[in-house]
Parts: sequence; C-alpha cells; structure tokens
Amino acid sequence: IKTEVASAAATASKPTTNGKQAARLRFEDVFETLRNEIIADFASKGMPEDAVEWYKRSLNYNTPGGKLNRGLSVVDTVRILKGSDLTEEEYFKSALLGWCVELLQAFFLVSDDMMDNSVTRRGQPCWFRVDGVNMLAINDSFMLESAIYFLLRKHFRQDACYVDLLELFHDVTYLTEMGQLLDLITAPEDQVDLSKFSLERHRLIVVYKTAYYSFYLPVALAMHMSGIPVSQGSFKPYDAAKDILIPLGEYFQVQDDFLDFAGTPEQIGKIGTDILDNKCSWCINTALAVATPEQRALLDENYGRKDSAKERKVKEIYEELDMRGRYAKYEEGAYKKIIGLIESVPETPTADGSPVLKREVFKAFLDKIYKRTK
Ligand code: DMA
Ligand code: MG
Ligand code: MG
Ligand code: MG
Repeated sequence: IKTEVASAAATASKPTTNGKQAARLRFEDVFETLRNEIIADFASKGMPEDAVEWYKRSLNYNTPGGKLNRGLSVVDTVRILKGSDLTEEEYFKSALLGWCVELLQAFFLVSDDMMDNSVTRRGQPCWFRVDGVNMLAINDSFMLESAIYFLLRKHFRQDACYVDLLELFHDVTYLTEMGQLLDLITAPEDQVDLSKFSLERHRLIVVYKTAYYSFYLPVALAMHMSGIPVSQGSFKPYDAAKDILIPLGEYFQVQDDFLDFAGTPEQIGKIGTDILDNKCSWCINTALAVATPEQRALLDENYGRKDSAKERKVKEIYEELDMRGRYAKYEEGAYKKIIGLIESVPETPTADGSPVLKREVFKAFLDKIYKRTK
C-alpha cells in the first residue's frame, strides 16, 4: 500500500509524458481560438482577404511550434498558486496570458533572427528568409506584438489586474529591448575585440535580453491574475519571485549559449551563429578565462569572422579547453544555487488570507529546463 501511495504522489507531482502531451494539446487548442479572434478583429477593421491571409500565415508560422515553456508556465503557476484544478474560465484566461508571452517571444524572435542573420528557427527557415517575406518581417514582428494588447483588452479590461498586466508587458518589453541593444553593440560586425568581453558584461546582457521576459514575466503574470498583492507586510512577493527567476533566466541563457556551440540543429531547431556573429557568449568568455597565449591568439584571429573554417577552428579550441566539462560543472553549480534560493522562499499563510507564493512555482520552472538539450 505504501508503495502505491508513493508512486501515486510521484505521478501527481511529476506529469507523465502523456500528461505533458495532453497539457500541451489543450494549450494549443486555445491558440486556435485566440488566433481566430485576432483575425476576425483584423478583418472587421476593413482589411481585405490578402492581408488577412498574410497576418494569419505570420501568426501560424511564428507563434506555436516552440517548446512552449514560457506559455505553459503561466498556466502551471496559476494552478500551483490556487492549489487545486482550474475552472474552465480560469484555464482559458491563464492560457491566454501564456499565449501573450508566446506572442511576445514570436515578436522578439522574428526580429532577433534578422539582427543575428540566423538561418533556421524551430526546424524551419527563419521567417524573414521565407520566399516573399524579406524585410516585411519587420512589420510582421510589430503586428505579433500588437496582438498581445488586442487580446488583453478583449479579455481582461474589466479585471482589477488589467493595468498591472499592461504595465508588466510594457516594462518587460522595454527591458528586453535594452538587452538586445547590449547584445548587439557588444558584438560589432566589423571590429572584433575580445578584450571588451567579460562574464560581467555577459551577465548584464542575458539578464536583460532573456531573463525578464522568459522567466519573470510568466510567473508575475500568473501572480497578478491570482490576486497576489505587491506587498504582504514587509514581504514583497514580486521582488522575491524576481530574486529567483532572474538567476534562473541567466542559467537558461547560458544553456542557450552552450547549445549554440554544442547542440545539433536537429536537437535545437536552429543553426548556431554566435561564433560567426562575434557574440559575447558564455562559451567565449569561459574560453578567454583559461586560454593559453597561443590559444588566445587563435581566438583573436578566428572569432567573429564570417567564415565557417574560422568558426570550426574556434570550436576546436573550445573542445581543447573542455567546454563540455566546464559547462557540466557550471550547470551543477547553477542548479544547486537556484535550489538554495527556492528553499528560502517563505510559504507562511498571510493574515488577510491572500494567496501566498509557493516554492513549487519555481521548482516546476527549474525542472522544465534542468539539463535541457533543446
Ligand atoms: C535571445 O538571444 C534573446 C531574445 C530577446 C530573442 P539569442 O539571439 O541568443 O537567441 P537565439 O539563440 O534563440 O537566436
Ligand atoms: Mg539569435
Ligand atoms: Mg540575438
Ligand atoms: Mg542563442
């Protein structure tokens, strides 16, 4: 009996492959509904059939098709904070917020791939490389962003959290754009200067370009929807969440940097461009810290040049320096550090009975990305 109880508990807390698949399918169904609402509104504003078809194609091409970690985390967080199953309406609204995060991601990725001159994304050509799209992708990225505010207004305008949701999307978008700026000015195409790189600069870039929108945003949206106040006595739930989610996002972007070098396109759905693009990546910073003068000279000569033979040379040096082993060590350290942060979150009930932050929110998010290979 004991064994049965234990395994039932394990099943409940750790979704099975089938459970995960079902959650994903249910979430994807909501996208159909939302996309139809966006398109119906667009058509009702006088847009002709060819424009409707264009927007629909861009929404379908760029929004679903990823891992959906960010979007699903909104739903998971609302459920964990509530402590029981969601009603149909709660599910729909949390999934809607999840899709708004995915739309924001789509907006950033379409523009990021143009700026990074990338080739593939999610196993297909980057949107700007699709026949007949080209620079129109700039406007398409803006329209993916605009869909967020159409959906929020339609479904949350009457809710007490509406202004909080709007401000959060605006603030996080701005922070992400700051990060993209830092990422790009630290990687000039025409002048490679590895002495400008550092792990401090790297940390600044990744916190702004990735951590806020990928980790803080989904959880903070769920907290607002769940009615968690800005302060509970001296405890500040959103700041406490940020203190864990920013390091988590930093760890996630280090994984992204490592996979840019070590992941296969089949695994990660994209072809790495960081070496060619002169990016201030975790890998190059790690290499610079331990390279011999000879290796350093080779890195200076071969990094950030639009030449695949030079890219291969840099990868050889990464292998010589045991980048894979160094990354495995980093990952263990990051995991332990984040577990420590999670364990310091207070879960004591509030005097006014408002929902409290739960450690499981962060643990669930960490479990989604620990040791990821895609
Ligand atoms: C990702 O940076 C940041 C944003 C805002 C998309 P990146 O260029 O390393 O991402 P990817 O490797 O997915 O192109
Ligand atoms: Mg990129
Ligand atoms: Mg980029
Ligand atoms: Mg990357």
